[in-house]
Amino acid sequence: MPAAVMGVVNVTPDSFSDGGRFLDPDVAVAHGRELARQGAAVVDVGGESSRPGASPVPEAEELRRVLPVVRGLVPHVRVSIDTVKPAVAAAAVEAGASLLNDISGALGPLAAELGVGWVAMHMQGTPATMQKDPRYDDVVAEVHGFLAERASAARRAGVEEVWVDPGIGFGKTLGHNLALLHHLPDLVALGYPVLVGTSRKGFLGRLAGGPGGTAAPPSGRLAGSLATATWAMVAGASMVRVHDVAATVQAAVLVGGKEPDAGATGARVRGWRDGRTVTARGEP
Ligand code: PMM
Repeated sequence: MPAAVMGVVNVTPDSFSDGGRFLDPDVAVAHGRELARQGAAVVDVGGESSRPGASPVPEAEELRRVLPVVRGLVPHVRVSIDTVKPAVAAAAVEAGASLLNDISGALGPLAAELGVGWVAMHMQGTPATMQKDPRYDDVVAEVHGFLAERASAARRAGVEEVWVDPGIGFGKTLGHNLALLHHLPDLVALGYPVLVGTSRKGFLGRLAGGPGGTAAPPSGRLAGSLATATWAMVAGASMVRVHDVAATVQAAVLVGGKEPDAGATGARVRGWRDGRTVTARGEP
C-alpha cells in the first residue's frame, strides 16, 4: 500500500512557511479540506509554531486557534493535533482529533489515557534554542534509541497506534539531518510505522541555495521537499508530513507502484487496525 500523506495546516502567525495564512478558522478549514481533496489521509492542525527561535504560545490562545479548525475538519478527514500541551491535546481529541502529533515525545501516557494514536518525535532542546549548537556523539544511535524506548513504553501503556519520527530540523545540523535520512531504513526496522517531515525545511533551503549565498526561501524548496519525501517512502516510511500535498501524493503513488482506486485522488489511509494502517474501506 502507498505511504500516507499528512497535510499541514498551521494556524499560527509565525510558522516559517505558512505563518499568517490560515489564522482565520474558515480559511484554515477550507485549506485543510482542499488538502484532503488532494489526497491527504490526515490533516495536521497546529497552533504553536515550532520554527527555530519561536516563543511558546499561551494555552488559551493555542486552544482558541486550533479548536474551531479541528471541529471544522473532523467530518471530512482524519485530524491530528500538533501540540505539546496536554490540555490542548485533550480538548482537540474531545473535538474529534484522533492522532496526537507530539514533537516533545513526552505525551505517550496521555495518548494512552485518551485512547488515540500518538506520534513520538525526537527533538533536542526546545524550539527557542534547539538550533543554537546541536551536538550528538552519534546522532543516529541517539535518536533511534530515544524513539525505541518511548515507543515501547507507549505500547506497554496501551497505545495501539504508535508512530516514530526522527524530527528532521529539530536540534539538528544539516549533517545530522542527512545522516538520519540516510539511516531511515534502520529506523523502519525497529518495527513501528515511521513518519518523516522534511517539507520546506531550512536545510533544504541551504542545499538549494538562494541569491548571494543565502538559503532559498520556503517557496523555493519544493524539489528538495519532494526528493526527501520520495526517499523517505522508498526507505519504508509509512507517512510523510508535507505542505505540498498534491505533488507528494503523486510521488506516493509512484513509489507504491499500484494505480490508485478509481475516484481516489491519492494515497489514503483513514484508519488503523491490528497495528497496521488501513484504507477507508479497511483494506491493508
Ligand atoms: N515539523 C514541524 C512541525 N511539526 N511534527 C512532526 N511529527 N514531524 C515534523 O517534522 C514536524 C512536526 C515544523 O514544520 P512546520 O512549521 O511547517 O509545521
